Amino acid sequence: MSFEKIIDAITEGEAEDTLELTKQALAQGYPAKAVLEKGLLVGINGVAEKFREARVNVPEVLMAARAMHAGLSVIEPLLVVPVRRGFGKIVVGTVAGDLHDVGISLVKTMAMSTGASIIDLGVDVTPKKFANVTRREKPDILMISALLTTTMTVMRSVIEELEAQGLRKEVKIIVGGAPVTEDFAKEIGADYYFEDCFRVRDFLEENLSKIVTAR
Ligand code: B12
Repeated sequence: MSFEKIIDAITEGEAEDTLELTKQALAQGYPAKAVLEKGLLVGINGVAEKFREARVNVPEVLMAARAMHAGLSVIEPLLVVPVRRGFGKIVVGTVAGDLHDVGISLVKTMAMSTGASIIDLGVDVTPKKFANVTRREKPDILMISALLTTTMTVMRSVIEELEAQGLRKEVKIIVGGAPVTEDFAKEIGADYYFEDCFRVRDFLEENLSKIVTAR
């Protein structure tokens, strides 16, 4: 089987087909990582590109995102390594006012593949909620996503809320999402910015244990 079929199923927004084709590819022996990178990601990025060029509309994009999540549901358990105790706790979420979750789901999957334990707050997460969870769960890292220029400013509010509650120094903050840049991350006082989920994985593989032991 070629990955074309998976790409087509995502493009068409066919969640059930995407699920079946992903299972088939795995059953045929393709590694989960290859199915994710050469199938699912290529599919959703193609739709994102078409949306940018106004060649598809919101409903189609929504269907494609659903299809992507269907495929990811089979891939994710295979990429995840068992949580290693004391190997780091990471909180992930998309900021308040923002419902985009495809990118952060991929970031989460990559983070899970390093053995860290993950708390997923989902979408539309307020600064207060990020801060409250930080106080309660004492994560090593917060990973915050924003896909809209209007919501990326909420990332600044999250950091301000952490500062106000005396929690900022307790946690490393990683920000990302299409409109976010290195300069913006610096400006708001985040610790790191990464462009995509693979860079997140590489960073964690190299630095997570150092971050955990430095606390
Ligand atoms: C899918 C999508 C939707 C779906 C979301 C479904 C879902 N469940 O997520 C729906 C249809 C709901 C939607 C709605 C809207 N959307 Co929209 N959407 C997109 C689209 C087409 C693709 C996003 C996506 O999934 N990309 C694929 C993933 C894999 O990429 P990614 O999200 O960028 O993530 C990667 C990196 O950014 C990074 N990353 C992401 N998060 C994080 C976090 C961390 C910590 C790190 C390190 C890295 C990281 O890693 C990821 C993987 O490598 C983009 C266009 C685009 N080109 O991005 C528009 C886009 C983001 N949407 C846009 C708009 C305007 C909207 C709406 C306002 C549209 C409307 N008129 O209703 C609403 C807003 C709803 C809301 N309140 O959030 C604009 C934003 C413009 C702007 N600059 O502000 C875009 C850019 C389209 C455009 N060109 O106009 N959208």
